[in-house]
Amino acid sequence: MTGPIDPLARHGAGTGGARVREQDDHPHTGPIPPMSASQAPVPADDTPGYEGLATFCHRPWMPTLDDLAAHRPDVAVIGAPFDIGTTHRPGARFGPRALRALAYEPGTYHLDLGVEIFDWLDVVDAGDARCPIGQTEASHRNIRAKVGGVAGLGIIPVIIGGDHSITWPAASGVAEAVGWGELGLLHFDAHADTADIVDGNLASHGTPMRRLIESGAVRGRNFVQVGLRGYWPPPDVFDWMRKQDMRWHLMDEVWERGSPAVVTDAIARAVDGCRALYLSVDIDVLDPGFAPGTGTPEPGGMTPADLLRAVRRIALDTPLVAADIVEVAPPYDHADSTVNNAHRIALEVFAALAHRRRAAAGETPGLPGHDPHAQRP
Ligand SMILES: [Mn+2]
Repeated sequence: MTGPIDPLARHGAGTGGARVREQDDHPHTGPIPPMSASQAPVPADDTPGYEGLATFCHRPWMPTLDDLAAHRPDVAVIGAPFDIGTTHRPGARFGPRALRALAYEPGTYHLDLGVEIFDWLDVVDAGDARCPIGQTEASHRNIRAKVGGVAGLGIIPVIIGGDHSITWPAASGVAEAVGWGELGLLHFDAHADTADIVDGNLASHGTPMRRLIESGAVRGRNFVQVGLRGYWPPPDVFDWMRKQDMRWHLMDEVWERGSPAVVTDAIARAVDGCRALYLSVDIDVLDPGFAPGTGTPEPGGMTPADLLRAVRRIALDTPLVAADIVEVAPPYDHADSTVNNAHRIALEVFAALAHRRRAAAGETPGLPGHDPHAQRP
């Protein structure tokens, strides 16, 4: 009963220590029976979404460009926790963390495509671009550097915002990497975000698309918008957009023709004469009934069933080199609906890219999936 305690004697330095301890701790009740097939530690990737380190989809954490350059994953998720460009309700700065921590993660096998996503696609979480509090220029500079650095390595950045102003630096960084003016941009949103200036702010979340066209990063004729509705912007802004040869598909057209027909046209126009495509999804393109957690909700929007398939189609059929998912503002969310919709947009991108990688290797979808380019069996 005397002498120093030897911690290794009970807990064990090698395998089996935990079970020995359980037996020792309960001498009168006997060993605790196993409750699962294996008592071995579960690999980090397989833990439930609410457990362990909150990286995106529990993917490896790889926050430096040096590590990314050495490892060369296919995709790097980058957080852009910035929201002082908002015009109404702030809160999107909490979007990246919410998407990492709160999404329901049921598994990683995409049923429609029959693909185990991470068997075919190497995805890492590259952490956040540093967004110093209250400083638009420094934040945007860091976003542009991080996203551009990733794209320059040939890695697909998937940026999680953040308000929509972050698309200005993010798409600029990508255009720098793949060719200035050679990048098409497909933009899902309730709002055009093409205002010249909002309350004196050139870097508002209502202005990024104008900045991208003015700078030449994206040509107007390859800038295509889907889902616009509501009461903003005014006609002089649409006049400017028309002069840039931009194409927009109002929500009214989506309602009338159906999403697949509109998306087919949008894709054709966005990639016409371009080397690469950037996909930007403002979560407020969804109806606020599906996505209440956002800063500027506009009733009458798309359904998740349509949007997820649109994103899948774009990632399957275009030279996609980058994507962002923005305007998730967790303080206004209910039941994590907005977070889960945004999270699944990223999964659709991953699954479609995984399918392409698998198809290139000559392999076919598993049950219950089918080839998305073939007639449904
Ligand atoms: Mn927007």
